[in-house]
Amino acid sequence: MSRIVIHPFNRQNGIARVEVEVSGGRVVEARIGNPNLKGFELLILGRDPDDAPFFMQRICGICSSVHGVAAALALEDAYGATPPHNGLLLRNFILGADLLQNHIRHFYLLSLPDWAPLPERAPLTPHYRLPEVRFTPAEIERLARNYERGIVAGQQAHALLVVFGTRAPYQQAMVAGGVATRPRPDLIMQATSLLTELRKFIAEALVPDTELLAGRFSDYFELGKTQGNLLSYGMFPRPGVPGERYYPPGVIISGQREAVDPSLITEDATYAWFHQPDGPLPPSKGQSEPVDDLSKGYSFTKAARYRGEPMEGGPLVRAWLRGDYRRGLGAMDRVLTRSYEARQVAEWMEEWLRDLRPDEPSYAPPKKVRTGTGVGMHDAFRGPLGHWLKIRGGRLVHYQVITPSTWELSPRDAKGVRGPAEQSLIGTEIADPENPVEIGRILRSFDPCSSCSVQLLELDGPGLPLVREASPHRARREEGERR
Ligand code: NFE
Repeated sequence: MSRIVIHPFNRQNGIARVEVEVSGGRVVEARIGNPNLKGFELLILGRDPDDAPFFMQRICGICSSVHGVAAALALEDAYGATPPHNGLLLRNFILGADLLQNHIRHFYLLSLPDWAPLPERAPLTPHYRLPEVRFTPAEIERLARNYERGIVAGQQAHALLVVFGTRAPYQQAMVAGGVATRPRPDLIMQATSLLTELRKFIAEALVPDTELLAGRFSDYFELGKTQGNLLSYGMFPRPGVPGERYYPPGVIISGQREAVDPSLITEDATYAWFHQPDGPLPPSKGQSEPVDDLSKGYSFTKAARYRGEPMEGGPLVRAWLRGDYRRGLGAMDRVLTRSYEARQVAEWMEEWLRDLRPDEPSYAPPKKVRTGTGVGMHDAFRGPLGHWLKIRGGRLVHYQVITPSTWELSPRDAKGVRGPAEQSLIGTEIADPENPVEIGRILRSFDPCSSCSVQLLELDGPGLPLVREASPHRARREEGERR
């Protein structure tokens, strides 16, 4: 039995600590720890609820706009508000632009170096040492050129987000009640032109390059499988059809499909560094106060569970639930469906631009409440994202977020059941323990993001005072104890 530790596990958003045990050349045990503390659920307490769509976006730099969507949905739930037609379409459009940015950058900048030995030239060097070459020199040159084009395309997607979102990565337009920018004809023209460029890049480079990769590494269709439980909250509301989304919500457990029941979502902190002594809790009651003693557990990510089961989300799951893709549920299926999703969403974005009504508002002022609760559930690029909030006296007194990476990078739960990404490594053959490329290829197929748990603390660093600063409850309690 040998042990492999990858820390920091990078070329994802944020860092993680990956530890596997190998026996007989195969992975027999895996632990994925998140050494970063998400302080946002504590930092926002006491604030004006309408800060949430702006404040909570800062959780992450690559999927920021979707936290704006989830926070706005949670507030609209509390206020009993619905955005007008333009508000829904512009929200979809801003989020769609961010999705294109995310998927293009993930394929070229984060994932491709795991598979293709790119040439020794800036910005591609120094690069990863790969054990095998499955591409011709001409194909490698093509992938390298498209990597460089991908850098520009990622920037163009952010420029597209800015047209109606005003800024990137943290757009400033999404509010409870809709979107604060109007669909002026000149902006629609600007967006159409940028979107046309991006659709060309997706059709000419992203999709063919992903298919080339999938053909050369078809063994990875059989690798990297999770427990096979699938979850999506749905994505992109369809204006005029309340409750319907372009990507439909759904759950599949043990092969059975059912509707999403939010009351079945819990978080288990048995192996997470949070005070939660009474077992799994629903997010409406969840707690985010970190512990001082880090000797038990191995992550600042709790184990998110649906009816007690670990769940996978993301582009593959959305395509599966919509019936667009049924080839399989392995690592290469995740890589392939991410690029197909970029193509599909870009097509819908063109439709949304056409359906905008320049003479109508995109915002309907909601009737705000001083006391209430709200839930915002919407898929993010990597899977299901939920924001749960409570308002008392016009201030936020409770806020819990469960991100897609909380589902996928979750640690074990009280029953010892592994999180999906941990499970995906079990049984994988590791050819060279000194250079375990298989681990990177499989884990990056999830497009993991541990920075959705923003870094306030480095485990081995002098970070604990920051935990206290991030915890008003604890600061208040300690102050009380001193008196
Ligand atoms: Ni930080 Fe995110 C997405 C969200 S993942 S990238 O997609 O929410 O946890």
